[in-house]
Amino acid sequence: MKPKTIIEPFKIKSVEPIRFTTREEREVLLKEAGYNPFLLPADDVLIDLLTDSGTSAMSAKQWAGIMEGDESYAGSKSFYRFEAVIKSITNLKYIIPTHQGRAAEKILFSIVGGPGKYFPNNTHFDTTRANVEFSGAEAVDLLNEIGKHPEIRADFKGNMDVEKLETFIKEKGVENIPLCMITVTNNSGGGQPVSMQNIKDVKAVCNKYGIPLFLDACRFAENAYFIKMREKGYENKTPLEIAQEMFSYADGVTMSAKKDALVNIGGFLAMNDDELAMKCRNLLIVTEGFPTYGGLAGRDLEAVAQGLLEIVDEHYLQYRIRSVEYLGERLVAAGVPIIEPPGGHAIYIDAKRFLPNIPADQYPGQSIVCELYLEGGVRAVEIGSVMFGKKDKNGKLIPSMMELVRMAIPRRVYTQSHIDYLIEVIIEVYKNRDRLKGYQFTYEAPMLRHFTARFKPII
Ligand code: P70
Repeated sequence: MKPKTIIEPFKIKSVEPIRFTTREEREVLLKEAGYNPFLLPADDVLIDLLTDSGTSAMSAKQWAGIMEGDESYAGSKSFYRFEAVIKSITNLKYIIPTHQGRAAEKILFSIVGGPGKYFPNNTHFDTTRANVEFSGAEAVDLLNEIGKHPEIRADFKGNMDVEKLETFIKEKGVENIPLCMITVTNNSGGGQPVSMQNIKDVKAVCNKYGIPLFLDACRFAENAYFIKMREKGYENKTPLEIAQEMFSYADGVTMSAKKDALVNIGGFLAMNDDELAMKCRNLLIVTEGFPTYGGLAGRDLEAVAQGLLEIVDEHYLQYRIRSVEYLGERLVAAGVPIIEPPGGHAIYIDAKRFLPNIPADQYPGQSIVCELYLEGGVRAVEIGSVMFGKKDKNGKLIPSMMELVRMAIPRRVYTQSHIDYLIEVIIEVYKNRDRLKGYQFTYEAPMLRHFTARFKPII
């Protein structure tokens, strides 16, 4: 038989209880947290969808790797395994471990960034943008038009606008663009995939002008599976083969292993350029550690290596992509506006359509995030003007392109009944949407303000 039900391709060996609270308790807790779920103790959260980053359940083999980790300061056995596995997927020459993705970004942009430089990307994620800007350079998003329309269904809404890229290069000058980046999948734009054709086309433009192409590869395996499902010519290839082809167009990679390497901490930077690699390693020694551990323990390197072997398993990817799609389908059927089609790691509620009466400067996404917690103990995150809003010279908000609420699904952590409960909570919040209020800031930090901001409801 060809089964219709896609099951979790694992059984559960170790469990962690989750704690139930009442709505009254959550009202107090949320107020204490300044209406910012980042500031809630995790123990007060029932279903935690704040992020899919560092929240994966590790496999028995990964835990075994933790025991096998070689903690030698230099030349650890675990480093060589880490390096070999990453090379087998990316075929890049230099593999530099870092403690997480943003550390790889910090090192890279400290070296290639600086005032007067520009970095095109399909869409920078917040830490990437922050690291580019911190160096004094400018981060520019060149997403394809279709990716900016949450309600339009298309296969590869993460694609970069290749024409815009070429115009941009001509306008700013090749000498001011040290590298071009593609984020797979496009996290800020809904976890939407990038097609192989688009990666090839971007690479062709980069080649024409001699600009290196880097991939922000946090969710490369999910992207590879979408290519298998949706792009002609890839249906019979394995996710690993597709990933290898994706990386074959890249001159370098930054990666947060906390996503598609199924670990709780880790990352790396990889590249082919000898001189750049030498500079990165030198800076790594100052900020992260010796080049064979880069801020990680030997055991972490083992867990990453094993996780990268598991992530490209076709049964896993089928279950992963289908479980996010299932959540999306049920919400669409109930009329809840989300980014369509569902992305790989998360469902994004379109807060503009969910709460059309709350303007951007009253943060409709934050309002939904608060209500999800109050209604069902669910923690989600705003990806809109709280996270990406800028200010004009009079301090007035320049809103983000989209107002979204992201519910990121940790890998191998929740079962279908958790997801069914979540669906009930979201639908209930949607039914009561007329009662939701806007929010205003009472505290904000100068950079990456969403992590520590405090709010109050506008009454
Ligand atoms: C997320 C986390 C991290 C990330 C990413 C891309 C495409 C680089 C990084 C940095 C961050 C986050 C956001 C909201 C709540 C909690 C955490 N994304 N590039 O969940 O990697 O975190 O290892 O430094 O998505 O999407 P790292």
